[in-house]
Amino acid sequence: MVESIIALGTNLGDRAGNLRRAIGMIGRKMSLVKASSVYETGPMYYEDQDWFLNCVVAAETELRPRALLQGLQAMEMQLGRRRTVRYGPRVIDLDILFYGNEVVSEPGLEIPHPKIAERPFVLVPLNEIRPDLVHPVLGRRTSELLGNLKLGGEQVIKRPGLLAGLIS
Ligand code: PH2
Ligand code: MG
Ligand code: MG
Repeated sequence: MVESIIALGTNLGDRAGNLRRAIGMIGRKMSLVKASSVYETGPMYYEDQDWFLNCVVAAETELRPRALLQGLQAMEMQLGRRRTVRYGPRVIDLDILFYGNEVVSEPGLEIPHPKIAERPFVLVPLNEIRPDLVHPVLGRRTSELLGNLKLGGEQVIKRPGLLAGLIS
């Protein structure tokens, strides 16, 4: 079994419901270990869209990375994801951040996710559950990567209670 860390994001429809359903689906395909709190986050890259809810989960799996990716994409489809503009609104986004400490670079699949270090909406929840995880390419702990980010202040807001007690 390998522990993979998956980032979840949603900014369309019933956002909390989307997270709840997605985590339920992940839990039927993998063995959930830990989930972060849910954070409300200002949109990055393409800013003319609604705020997101983001969280991350740690889950163990026997699936190899490519099969895991395909499983997550199938879940996105089942939850109603339709591909539109890059970085634009989505019902659910399920991204593999890490797969153990393996490094994968293939067409359509890069692990660790290449944008982790620039994304507060990933690093803040990741730091909650895996502060000491060392990024296998950058050689830095999550807490160090987060410390190196200049946070703008208000764009990542913890929403305690949202999905509380979902796992464990
Ligand atoms: N996902 C994106 C683009 N921008 N911004 C926030 N705050 N949260 C996201 O999950 C997000 C984003 C593309 O995957
Ligand atoms: Mg994404
Ligand atoms: Mg994605």
